[in-house]
Amino acid sequence: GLNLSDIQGDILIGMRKNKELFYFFSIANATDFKAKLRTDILPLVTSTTQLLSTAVQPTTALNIAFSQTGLTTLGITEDLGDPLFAQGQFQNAALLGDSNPATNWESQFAGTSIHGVILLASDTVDNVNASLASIQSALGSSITEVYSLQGAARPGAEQGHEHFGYLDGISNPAVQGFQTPLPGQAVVATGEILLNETGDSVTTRPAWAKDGSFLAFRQLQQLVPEFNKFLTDNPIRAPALTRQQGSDLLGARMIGRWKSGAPVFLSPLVDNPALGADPTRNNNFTYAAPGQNVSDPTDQEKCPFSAHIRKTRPRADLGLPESQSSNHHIVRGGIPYGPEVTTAEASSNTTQIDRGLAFVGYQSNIGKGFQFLQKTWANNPKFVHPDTGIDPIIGALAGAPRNVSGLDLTNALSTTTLTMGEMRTDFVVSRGGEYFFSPSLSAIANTLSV
Ligand code: N7H
Repeated sequence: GLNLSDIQGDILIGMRKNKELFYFFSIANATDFKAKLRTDILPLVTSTTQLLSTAVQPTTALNIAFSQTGLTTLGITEDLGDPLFAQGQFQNAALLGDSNPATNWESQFAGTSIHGVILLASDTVDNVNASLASIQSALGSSITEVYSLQGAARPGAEQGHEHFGYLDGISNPAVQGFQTPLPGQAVVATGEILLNETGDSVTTRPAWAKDGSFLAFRQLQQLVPEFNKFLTDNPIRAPALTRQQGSDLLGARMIGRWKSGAPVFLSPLVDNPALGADPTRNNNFTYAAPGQNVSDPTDQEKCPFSAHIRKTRPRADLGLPESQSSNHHIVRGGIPYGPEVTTAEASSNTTQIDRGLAFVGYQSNIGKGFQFLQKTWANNPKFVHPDTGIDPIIGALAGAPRNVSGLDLTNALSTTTLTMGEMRTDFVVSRGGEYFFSPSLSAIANTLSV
């Protein structure tokens, strides 16, 4: 079995707290930092075992991960075997389709000056801040803060829903031999997520990298009023639907799930909150069902091929069993950031305050994981069929017009250009990010802090 007490807790199961701070730092004095990493930080690093038991869960969970320049600063010369990690995210921004990184990226992400990130998760911001203050005082001048982003679950009934309003955190892969899969959950080789485990596609990594994982971090702004306006202006028309129902259906078909989490494939015309809330049913589908033909590009009445969850996990579209047809899975652990939409924003249909998703994806190979999902699937209008179009949620073409097909119920191949009034709209705008390596606790003890 896996050595769960050696694996940082966020990787396989997520810290799942209502508040999470991402604290990005640079190392000012490597010798000092290593000493304090060992004596002060390592004892606070929350393992998977600790997170699994409420009895030993700390008030504030802590994980830590390093960029390539961070590892280099710590004197690590071995190659972890992931060229995208080694280059850093900024150098590869163009491959992700980001529009105008020069203006849209937070300036601190533009370059390689971030050496690491500390993730602090708790029930309250006060807990997080108390924990941060004590870490800062322990680390003293060995590090400097570069940037930080406070994530928070949305309030009340919206808890667990991202800013567009859809329930998130439903579908993540189960790792073989660790988690018992729920119906419809992907089961992936341990090595698809953890380095140097069975199924890791790279065999030349240093031994100490075992049970670490690459963390792809992205600050993804969501233009919520603009998204809502697009739905209001372009309802799907069908005899049985009111205008409002047509707008709701449009949003659900763009994502592949209703706001409750119910998959449109199982509930094609109206939301079904009981289905959305039932973990034994809400992920139990493959897109291949009697009467459905995944190789027929027009057969998307129940779910567009372009829908966000179908683009990023095509299930039977690539053949079953899924674990043999695809090694492109990530474990997602993001959290919303930014406040609720204000009345002024809603009435002007215009974003005035930054909000979105602090996106976190873990994998053993960034080129097969996060980057593949973004670049080769979401951004690629020819995936999965030549006329599928782009992922309407996260697909990006560096600001070029985004065309999507399959949203219309009756005319499967009609194309929609995603616009709001005269303006072309990316509903999700990348504000940048970085690639990190989240090492095992023993790697921190025996390699990174010595
Ligand atoms: Fe997505 N959204 O609200 O529209 N995502 N995502 N994502 N996403 C998912 O099934 C969203 C992003 C994946 O297993 C759900 O758990 C938003 C990136 C994958 O069937 C919702 C943003 C990437 C899945 C959203 C965003 C992915 C998934 C349904 C950005 C990878 C699971 C909840 C602001 C490159 C697919 C669920 C499966 C699900 C949304 C980003 C990937 C509601 C708003 C960047 C693999």
